[in-house]
Amino acid sequence: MSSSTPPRVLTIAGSDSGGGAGLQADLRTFFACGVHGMTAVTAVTVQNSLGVSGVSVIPAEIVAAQIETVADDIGVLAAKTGMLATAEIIEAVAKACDRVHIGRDGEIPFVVDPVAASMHGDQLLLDNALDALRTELFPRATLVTPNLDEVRLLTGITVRSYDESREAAKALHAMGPQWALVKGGHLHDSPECVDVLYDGETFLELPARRIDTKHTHGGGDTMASAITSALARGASVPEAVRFGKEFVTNAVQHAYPLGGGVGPVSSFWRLPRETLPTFGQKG
Ligand code: PXL
Repeated sequence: MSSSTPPRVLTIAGSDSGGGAGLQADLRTFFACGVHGMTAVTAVTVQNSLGVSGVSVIPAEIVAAQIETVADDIGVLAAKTGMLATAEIIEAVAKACDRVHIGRDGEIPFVVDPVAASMHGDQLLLDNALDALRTELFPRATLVTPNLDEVRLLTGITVRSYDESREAAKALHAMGPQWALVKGGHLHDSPECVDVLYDGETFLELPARRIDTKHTHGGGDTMASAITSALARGASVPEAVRFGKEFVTNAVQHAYPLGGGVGPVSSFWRLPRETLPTFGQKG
């Protein structure tokens, strides 16, 4: 006897050898959200909790082939992007997504998380790739989910207030996505993390408590993956974003230290304790 197949989702993202962010965070979140995760790997980073010390970029045609081969056989109900590394990869992703109907003109929801740098400031996207992100992927996106550093790079707007978040959401929406989410987590002076979601007509403000921790590695990836999982399960974009926000707030609350630097947010909070095996545990 076999079980029924869970919703299938795809992340187009880079590997973090430390397991905190990137496709490792995406797969953990997919698992915790009960969806089957698939990966189109774009780059392998040499990374620990202190930062990135090397990157090997996967050939663009191999990235495109990974997308097409899983879509053709297994099927994709929703997809997201993370680290895309180069303009060449972005262009190949755009073409592959068109071929398999991922994105706003196909039926498959497409979350574009415009990852540009790690929280240590390590570059994860070449400078000349920003334009490709804006022109190739934003018009295909169901939703874009930049943090405030990415908002500044993409729009030139430095957000310091909710009014400026709304202005940035308008500027992002004008680049072509159906919805733009401006995440307020990097507005460190604010006691809350207020995100602004905009569809060209209405602004939705999504507040959440700010949690005092330095361990926030992979937070953006986790939120975008939770949103993608909800979309694969049939949520509307506002429903999916509310779910993602609640998911990442809990994940930040359960973040744990790792190595000598910054630890990851944790998707484990969603797994009941009694499901975890307990043996003679080693440090
Ligand atoms: O959290 C953004 C991110 C995405 N993808 C990879 C990363 C990081 C941050 O470090 O390493 C591979």
